[in-house]
Amino acid sequence: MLPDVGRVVALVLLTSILCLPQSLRQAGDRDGVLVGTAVRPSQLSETAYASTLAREFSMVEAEDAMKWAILRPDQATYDFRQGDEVVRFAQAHQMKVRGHCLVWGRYNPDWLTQGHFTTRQLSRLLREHITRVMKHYRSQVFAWDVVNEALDENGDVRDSLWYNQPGIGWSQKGTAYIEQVFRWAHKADPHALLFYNEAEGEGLNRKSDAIYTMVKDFKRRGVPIDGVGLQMHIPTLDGEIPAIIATISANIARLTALGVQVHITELDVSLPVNSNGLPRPDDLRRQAEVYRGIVRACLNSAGCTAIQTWGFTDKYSWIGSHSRNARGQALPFDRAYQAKPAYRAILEELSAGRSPAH
Ligand code: 9MR
Repeated sequence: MLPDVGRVVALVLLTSILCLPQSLRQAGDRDGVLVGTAVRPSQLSETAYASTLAREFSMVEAEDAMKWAILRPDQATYDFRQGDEVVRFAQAHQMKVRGHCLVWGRYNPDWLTQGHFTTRQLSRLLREHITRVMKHYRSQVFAWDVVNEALDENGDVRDSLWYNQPGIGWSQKGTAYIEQVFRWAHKADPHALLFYNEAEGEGLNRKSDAIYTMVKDFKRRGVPIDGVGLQMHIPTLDGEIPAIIATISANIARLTALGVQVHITELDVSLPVNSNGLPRPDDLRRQAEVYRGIVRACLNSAGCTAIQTWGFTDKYSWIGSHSRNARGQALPFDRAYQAKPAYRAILEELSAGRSPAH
């Protein structure tokens, strides 16, 4: 009797392993969820990088290649070479491309920030930039982060070149400059999905309340906005994780109820690391549970249509340089492109699919 039971258990286990999709993109495809990652074009020539990327992901976003600093080395020049490389790779591997980002108050080239432009000049420059870039990538980039990180932690509009220093003409008028930019973007490419992308507004807090209020207002007045990007750079593994996931779910639910999509755009879960760059083994397991919770939170809202990590291998991630190497190991693959527990958790959760109500 017992050996038979054992055989049945083994068979069930084997079947479940065999039935698990072979990659994240395959698992996401079952429910039409895009699984994306940020990429750096200089790494596309590395075989392990390119083959892992093509096998696992159905969407890419240029980590930096479509930002002002790269596209606009000077006022007269548009340099699309790096962005085009990302698009070519995506097309060769049947992946979608997200564009990032047309308007951000930070990391702009010096010629722009120190150019002493008037409001009128700045407004013309920005409109021309948006139009030129979106037309260049028309029908290649399906969704754009039109505006990135425009709000502070209190939900107020951040001081910036585009808002009030000197701004494009809507200084001290709250979200009016954001509205203006979305209208220009829609004119430039009426088929692209237009996203507002933000950090630290993923759960319920003052910033996410402000995003919600803005999107509700935009939808009511017909301002062309299609989605909200929730970045999800998550630096915590403490016991509050279930509570954090619950507020993320609630936020995704209220945003999608407004009729916009949600994309998780920059997911990574950084760990404290020792002087050799290694995390505590237990943290890898807890990291996996955070990834699992976030994937589940997305799948539980039908309007959450993409899950994207900010890079995919610990070999290349912004976290190390940002934290003076005190943190790292934030991504689903290790430095040797081996899948970590986080990978397995994402794969299992995507394979389980959306909840039956959806
Ligand atoms: O990961 C990006 C890093 O390589 C760049 O130096 C930096 C400035 O352009 O931007 C990083 O990406 C940011 C993204 O564009 C917006 N959200 C926060 C990301 C991490 O800082």
